[in-house]
Amino acid sequence: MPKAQDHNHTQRISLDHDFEVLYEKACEAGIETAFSRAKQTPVPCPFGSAGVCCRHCLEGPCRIGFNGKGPQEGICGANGDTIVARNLLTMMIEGAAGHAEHGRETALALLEASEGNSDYQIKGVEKLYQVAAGLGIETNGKAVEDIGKQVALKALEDFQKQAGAMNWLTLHAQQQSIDKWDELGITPVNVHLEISKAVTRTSMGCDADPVNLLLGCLTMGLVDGFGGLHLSSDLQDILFGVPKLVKSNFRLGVIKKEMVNIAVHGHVPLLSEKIVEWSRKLSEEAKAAGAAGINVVGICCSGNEVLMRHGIPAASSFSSQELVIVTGMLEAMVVDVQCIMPGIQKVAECYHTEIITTLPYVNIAGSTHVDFHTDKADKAAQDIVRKAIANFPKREHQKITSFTGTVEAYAGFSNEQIIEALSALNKEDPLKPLLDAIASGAIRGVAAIVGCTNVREFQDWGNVTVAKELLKNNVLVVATGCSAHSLAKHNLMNMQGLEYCGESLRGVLKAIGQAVGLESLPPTLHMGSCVDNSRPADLLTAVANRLGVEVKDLPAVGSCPETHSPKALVIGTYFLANGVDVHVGVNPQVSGSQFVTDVLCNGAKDDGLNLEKLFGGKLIYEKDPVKAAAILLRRIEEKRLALGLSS
Ligand code: CUV
Ligand code: SF4
Repeated sequence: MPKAQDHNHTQRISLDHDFEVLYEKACEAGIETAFSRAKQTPVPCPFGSAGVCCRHCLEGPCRIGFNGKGPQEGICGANGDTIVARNLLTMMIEGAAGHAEHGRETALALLEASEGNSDYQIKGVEKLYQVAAGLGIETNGKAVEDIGKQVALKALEDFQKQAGAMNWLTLHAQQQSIDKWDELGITPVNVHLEISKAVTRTSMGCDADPVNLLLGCLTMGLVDGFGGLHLSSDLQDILFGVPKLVKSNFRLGVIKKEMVNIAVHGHVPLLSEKIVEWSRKLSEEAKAAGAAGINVVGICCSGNEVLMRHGIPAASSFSSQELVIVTGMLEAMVVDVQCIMPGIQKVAECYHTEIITTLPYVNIAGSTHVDFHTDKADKAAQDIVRKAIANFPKREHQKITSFTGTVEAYAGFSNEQIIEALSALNKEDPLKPLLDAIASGAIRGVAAIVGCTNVREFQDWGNVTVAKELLKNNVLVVATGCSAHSLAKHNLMNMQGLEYCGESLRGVLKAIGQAVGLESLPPTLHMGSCVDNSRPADLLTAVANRLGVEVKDLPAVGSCPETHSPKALVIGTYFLANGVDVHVGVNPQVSGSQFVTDVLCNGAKDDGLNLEKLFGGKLIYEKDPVKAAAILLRRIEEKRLALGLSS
């Protein structure tokens, strides 16, 4: 149990002062959070950190000694390279499975909506036609539901087919990339088959070739990119509509003392969409209970989803999720799947907050479970909102800490929205203004800042620092996931943050922004949740196609400064398979094998096999965000040079 005196008041956990206030409050009240638990285990296990601990069978666990001392092989004879590569693949599987389940559930939801036995309808009709056309589905004279069903069945095929390439891969990838993947034998056939194969190959006594295992990692990257990210984003856009420019708010001031506050947390927006809808419809009931209304706030990627489509304000990213409860003003936290700390339940028990789980395979002991399914989504959402209303009178007023500060942020930058804004400058050839800016060097390149916040990192610092360094150097920055929360909270998604941009970037942002009636585009563009990393990928593909080059040739990079999640690693691997350099600021747990490290991180000119030689981009592990940005800038300039763009 942490005691207040154990925590000197300068021991900082977050760049966001509000969370420091709450952390201190929690410590003083003896409430455990991830931050206090992390301080209790200050040093992670060195074997696990290096990736050399194997638990793949009951002869072990085995571990490889450091610096040539101690055992260099497990009992079965697996060496350090095999163990590290195999552990990396295990992480990839875990990440890809989460996103793929997200995709599959969305596909089923679309099927059910199309068949009419569901509480959802197709709202993104234009997107439906576009995706259907891409899949070669005949749409002429067909009803919307009919087309929806065909698209959903094509999506489900990506979990069933036994030969060929995944439909969603063919739909979105460049042909040159597909040829390369085919040649390497890493093109995925279907999501479940690949995951099952990968689990098999990582098990004891199977794949023992580190090269082959690393190729397996790339297949998982492709499974994630197409079966997880693209499939989810496309089908969500079809069901809920394509995100458009919205203005909303971040930071803890979005939690309103006079309102019934409901936090939506997790990833799959099926339920949170309904919570938003019913919180509006049931506001009179909240008033009858003495509240001014119902206020939904977002956490993590469920938060990003409802922000993008409904302008719902965001309260917290991953690492501080428990502290939101410590405000004492949360009537309910509704969770679906992924990135939900079990610790929220114990914190909630110190307050009147009710944790509500909603999926049969994500329960937390002690919490309330409201079963959610698409054919009873309205009923579930009503139940949940009413539970929250009923909790409002149970607030303990002496335990409340309220905040007034909020930060304005623009979001909703789907590619459709970006293209629409660019069209105002050039109707015939919307991408041209962007390409011209890149060609002239007004924009040096494009960076996607993605991924999470991590309890062991100083919250927001890495994300914000990398962004500011890149902006200063005229790199166009887009963001997704919890890193988007970091940027938004620190003014990088409103006009105040334009001061961090280099002059020429600012000029381009202003020109595009003014064309759509804004003072400027914000310094960084919020493109959505983690699965919405499909959006920056599609943007790069569109730019590359328009230029007649490959994505790997573009001056584009990805950066993941503060992640905690295997999901972020597998997203990064998807980008690596497309030849995009990817920075990670958190230990990827491969240092126990020089071979694996070399394959991932070495440059094309180095001897031996490496990712850059195969695909055109590499993994950059750098903890210091300033140094990381410098490396990314150098990579951008190298790619500009190779493309023959102005220096
Ligand atoms: Ni998917 S994966 S902490 S919520 S971004 Fe947030 Fe986003 Fe990472 Fe999780
Ligand atoms: Fe040890 Fe091999 Fe079993 Fe791993 S698979 S625990 S290295 S015996």
